[in-house]
Amino acid sequence: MVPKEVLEEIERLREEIEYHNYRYYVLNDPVITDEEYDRLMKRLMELERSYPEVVTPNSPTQRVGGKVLEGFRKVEHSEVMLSLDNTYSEEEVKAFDERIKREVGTNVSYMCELKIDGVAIALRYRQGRLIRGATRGDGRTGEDVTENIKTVRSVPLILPEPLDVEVRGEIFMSRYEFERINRERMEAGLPLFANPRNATAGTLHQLDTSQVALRKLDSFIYHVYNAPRYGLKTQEDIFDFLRKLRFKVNPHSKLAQDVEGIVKYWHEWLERRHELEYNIDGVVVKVNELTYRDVLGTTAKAPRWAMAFKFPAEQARTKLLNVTVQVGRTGVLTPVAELEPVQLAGTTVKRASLHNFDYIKQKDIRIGDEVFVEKAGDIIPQIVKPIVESRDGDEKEIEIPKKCPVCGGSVGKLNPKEVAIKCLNPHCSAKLKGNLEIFASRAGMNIMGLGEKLIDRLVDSGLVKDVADLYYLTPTDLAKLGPGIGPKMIANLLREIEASKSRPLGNLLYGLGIPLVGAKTAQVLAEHFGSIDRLSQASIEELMRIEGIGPEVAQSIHEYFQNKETKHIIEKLKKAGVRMSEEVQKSDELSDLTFVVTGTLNHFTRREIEEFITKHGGRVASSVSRKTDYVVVGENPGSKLEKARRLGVPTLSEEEFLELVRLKGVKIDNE
Ligand code: 1X8
Repeated sequence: MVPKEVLEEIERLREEIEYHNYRYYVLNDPVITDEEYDRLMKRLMELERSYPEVVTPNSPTQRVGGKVLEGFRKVEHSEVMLSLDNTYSEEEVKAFDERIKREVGTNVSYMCELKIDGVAIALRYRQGRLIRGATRGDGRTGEDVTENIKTVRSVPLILPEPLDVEVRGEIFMSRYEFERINRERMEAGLPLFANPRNATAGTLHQLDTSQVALRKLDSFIYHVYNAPRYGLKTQEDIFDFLRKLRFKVNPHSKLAQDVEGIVKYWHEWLERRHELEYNIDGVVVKVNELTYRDVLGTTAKAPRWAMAFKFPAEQARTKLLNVTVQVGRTGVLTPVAELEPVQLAGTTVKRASLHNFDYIKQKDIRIGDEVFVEKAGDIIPQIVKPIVESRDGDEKEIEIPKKCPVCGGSVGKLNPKEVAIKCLNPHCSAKLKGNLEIFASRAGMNIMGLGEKLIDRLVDSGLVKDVADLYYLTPTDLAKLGPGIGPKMIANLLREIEASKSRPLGNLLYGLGIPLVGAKTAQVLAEHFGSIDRLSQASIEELMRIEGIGPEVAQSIHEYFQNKETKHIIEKLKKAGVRMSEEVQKSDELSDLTFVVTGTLNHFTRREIEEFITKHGGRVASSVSRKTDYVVVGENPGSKLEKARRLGVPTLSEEEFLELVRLKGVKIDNE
């Protein structure tokens, strides 16, 4: 039996949390701090853990996902979800207005709304509780995506009144969130989403609900089924009703009386569309009065009382000069169109994505073609289609590479269902270069100065065959890279590489480029396991118990650490002294390092610096040899500096020395 006070507290917490979700995600006007919100959520989770029998499907704790679905049930819509008749022309809007006025009279008014470029959704509430969220599907039957919809914070799970009601709206993703997700996918070596709408649709069809919760989907609701049943008479009433029930309603709707008003609204948003954080592809015009809607009725496909007035896609015409093939970090071969530069939506476009070789074949795109390019969802330029009529016969077919353009290795599809063609050589230098870029990146081991160009040279020269090789580079090795890479650059680079050995575990895990593990997941893994040894022994089940890690990610991590090559690289990193755990060693931060000091210092006397180095586990030698790791150089240095240069031993100024020891985790007293 659950005590009555507990039940009451749980009920109170749920209402309070949902209210604050509403303040934050719908009104964008929070009334408590994040800490206060977290405290309420934590308390509710505690109570639900102690009394699992009271967990309900509509508790706000269900918004973080955690379930893994087997698929999406087909569900019948209560009323067919129609599409809209659409047009690009003012003439047709005029004809629409004339027809409406002829049929219902001139007292009609129109509600103009933004047409959100998202995924249509129907939400069913019973007794004020969300019981079903379904996609449009073919209009008659859609897919039950309730569990994924629950993660959308602006969709209320509980209404402020215990109503039976069904509403309809659009689920969408902000451009900002879309770019964030694509950046993460790029880093994880996953195919990118073409636009925010595809990303939204893809996310709603994810089986792993905790992954859905990590992507910040949002909603606008604009329709109520059987609105007259609730005493509603106009679209304005519908909006008031929806707002009262705490749905998120788009704030930019506007009433118009005639075509001029509609066209003005359309022009205004054609100009202002870029001010919004989400994509719109036109405006929707609806008869405001619900009784008139009844008179007008619907056709089989669309209501006769509404119309979409779309924006022209931002397109340009140019010539396809050539197709190059890029090889990504996971070995995927991506064809890229090289175009005659053309202005499009405010930028010059020179290249466009061709996605994959199936796409080229489908569209019959050839080199030398005149093509239409378009910005998909205003972001990535792509080729829409070739202009077949303007061919002169000199166009050339685009061939699928038979070999990897980077390593010459064989290429193919790992899985016949996949469209991507991959380089099958595990040692392809394109893959290695991609891995090194992630390893050296800021969220990885943060090795400053190790950029794309240097990585190219290190890999092309054969000096670096895996990421661990970085820690075995010597000044002599680097000097072989030839012109443009002088002693100073070498010393700096080696110092940076050395310093990177003590990066936190989360950075190392991210830097390894484990498929599907982004910076955030890497951090979670580091905190949970505390060391790479413990992580590498974790079972898939153990990994899946961690919040935010679903079956695909768990599988990928497990596979990564089972790989023989991975084991070899980790051993090499360990041997080089790369930090492999969260714990910082106590006072042996400088172990295995030999220093020589020359010249006068500001921060230390000679005696002090020697004591400082030995106290933290380092060694101090009196003369420079090949075994010296660093020479610390003060003012008026002696012959030791010359010798260091001759032997290629890296030198440090006093400031650089302090920076190095700080990076190694040494606390400096008066800081
Ligand atoms: C589709 C959409 C509608 C609205 C906004 N965005 C859409 N994508 C709206 O009514 N404000 S209505 C609609 C439809 O009926 N197919």
